[in-house]
Amino acid sequence: MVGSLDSTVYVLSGEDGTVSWQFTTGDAVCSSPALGDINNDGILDVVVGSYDSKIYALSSQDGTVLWSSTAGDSLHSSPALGDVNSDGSLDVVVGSTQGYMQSMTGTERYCGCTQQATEYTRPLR
Ligand SMILES: [Ca+2]
Ligand SMILES: [Ca+2]
Repeated sequence: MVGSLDSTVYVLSGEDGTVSWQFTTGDAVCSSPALGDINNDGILDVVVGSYDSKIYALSSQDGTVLWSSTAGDSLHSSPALGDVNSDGSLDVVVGSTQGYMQSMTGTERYCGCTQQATEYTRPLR
């Protein structure tokens, strides 16, 4: 699984390198995709940021968008997955070039909390 400057996330077969599926964002994808079961259905999901200022949660099965969320600026860094709010479900944390570190709960497409990365803190919505 890899992002590309051609705005696309590619998932390649481990057996022969053929493209299993691909997903095109609105701009270059420089962040490394993160894998985790963010919606608690027992299946790994893909979370990746894009220069188009959005973070995408995709089904690892076929690249279907589970949800997307818009940050304040382009996303160069890779998202991290962890249970930030201790509710038993993975959350998504990512920094943007705007200077914010943002946290989203994986299951509810909701910005649960923010972490102050600079002197600014704001929710996603
Ligand atoms: Ca899942
Ligand atoms: Ca959580």
